[in-house]
Amino acid sequence: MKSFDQAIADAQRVTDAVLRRLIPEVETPEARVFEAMRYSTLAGGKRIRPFLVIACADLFDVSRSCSERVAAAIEMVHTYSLIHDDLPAMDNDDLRRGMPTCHKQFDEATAILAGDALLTLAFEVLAGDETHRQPEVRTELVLEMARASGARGMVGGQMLDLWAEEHKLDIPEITRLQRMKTGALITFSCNAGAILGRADEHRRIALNGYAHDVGLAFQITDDLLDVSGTAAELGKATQKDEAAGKATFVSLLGLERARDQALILADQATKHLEVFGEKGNILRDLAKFVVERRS
Ligand code: GRG
Repeated sequence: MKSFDQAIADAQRVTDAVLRRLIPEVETPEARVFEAMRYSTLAGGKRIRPFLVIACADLFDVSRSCSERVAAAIEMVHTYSLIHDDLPAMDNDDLRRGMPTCHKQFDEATAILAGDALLTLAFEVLAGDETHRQPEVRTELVLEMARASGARGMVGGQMLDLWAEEHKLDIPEITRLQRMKTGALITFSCNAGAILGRADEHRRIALNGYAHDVGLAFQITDDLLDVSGTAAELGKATQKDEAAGKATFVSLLGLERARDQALILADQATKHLEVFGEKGNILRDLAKFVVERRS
């Protein structure tokens, strides 16, 4: 059995390799957009979403050549969201993954286009024959990714996040915002493994429950790191929420209760994995990693 450190390092290496293949270097006049797409997707990152896709698909013995493509597609959507989130019209950040943000390295128009192109390429990859031999599986992946990333998922969550600059949210409202903004794509990463594996209803519900709790634990930890982490550790600016006057889990619950809540959720997440027995161990380790991480 592989150690968790080895498994996440493998997910990082494989995701990089697949992204390099799917986003080629070109020499035509539109090369700059490809360059920006490669710059942002290959800038590092923990690759938690690709890890989840691959680990969940492994539960059902899905071929790695399929799960790795889906993992790369989800990482493209995640990177597009980071590029657009960093733009002057949104968070206006200069640093991401320890490097200049896409619009700083290139320019605003190129960053917008690189985000757009990553989002559309992700759907092209999911719909491609190589992703799964059964068209209904590919269609389900496309449908669920559209739901997770659109106005009822990540984009809707981002809209709520902008709205929160003018409105004081309470805990249920912040929970809804975060479920949409970051939880939806994390949940889809797990569900994608179940879709590829043609999992039965019982196992789909189990993975969905796991993803739901891990997603919220991830976000609470993100809020904690925003307060206690450094820009050097996180590779991005910190204390942005407080500066923007936004309510977060930490501002509403306090550091200690927020930390307790993240630990409770990580523990609760692992309880959903009972149906998978020992095969679920790597996902149990991921739940721990999510709340213990320093970046
Ligand atoms: C602009 C459509 C649009 C959406 C933006 C996800 C998102 C919505 C914005 C990201 C901003 C942010 C800092 C969100 C908090 C949680 C989060 C998604 C952090 C970044 O994810 P990690 O920690 O990053 O997995 P790496 O770099 O490791 O991939």
